[in-house]
Amino acid sequence: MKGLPREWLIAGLEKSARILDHVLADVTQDVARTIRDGPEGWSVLEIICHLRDYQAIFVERIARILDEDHPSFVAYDEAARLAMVVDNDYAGQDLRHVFADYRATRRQLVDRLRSLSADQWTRVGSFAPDDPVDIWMVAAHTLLHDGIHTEQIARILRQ
Ligand code: NI
Repeated sequence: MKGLPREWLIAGLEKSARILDHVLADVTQDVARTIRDGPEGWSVLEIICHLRDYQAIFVERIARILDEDHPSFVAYDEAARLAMVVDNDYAGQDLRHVFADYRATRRQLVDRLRSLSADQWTRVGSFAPDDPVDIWMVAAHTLLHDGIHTEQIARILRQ
C-alpha cells in the first residue's frame, strides 16, 4: 500500500471531493432533507454533515501527529457518531454551506499533505500501544470514508 506514490493518495482526495460535488450538483435543500437511506436512515443532508465532521476529526489527527510526540487518539463509536447528529443539528443545516465547509477543509488538507517532508510522513500516533497510525493511514481513511458515503448518496438519489 505504501509503495503507491503519495501524490496518488493526495490526488484521490481531491478527486473524491469533486465526485461528490458532481453527485450533489442538482440536489436542492429540500431533496437533501427528504431523501433518506431507508425509513430510519440518514438524509443526504445528514450524510454530508457527517462527512464534514469526520473529515475535521481526520484533519485534527494529522495535525496532532505533526505537532505532538506520538499522540493518542480516541476512536469515535456509534454513540459518538449519533450524538453529533443532534449536537450539531444536522437536520437544520444548509446543504450548500456544509458542503462548502467540507470542500474548504479538503483543500487545506490537500495543501498540507503536499507540503509535508519525507520525514513528516513517517510520524505516527496511535489508538492503542503497538498499533501505530501514520499520516498515510489517516489520509487513506479519509478517502475510504468519502467513498462509502458517496456511494450511499448516489444510490439513494436514484431511488
Ligand atoms: Ni461514516
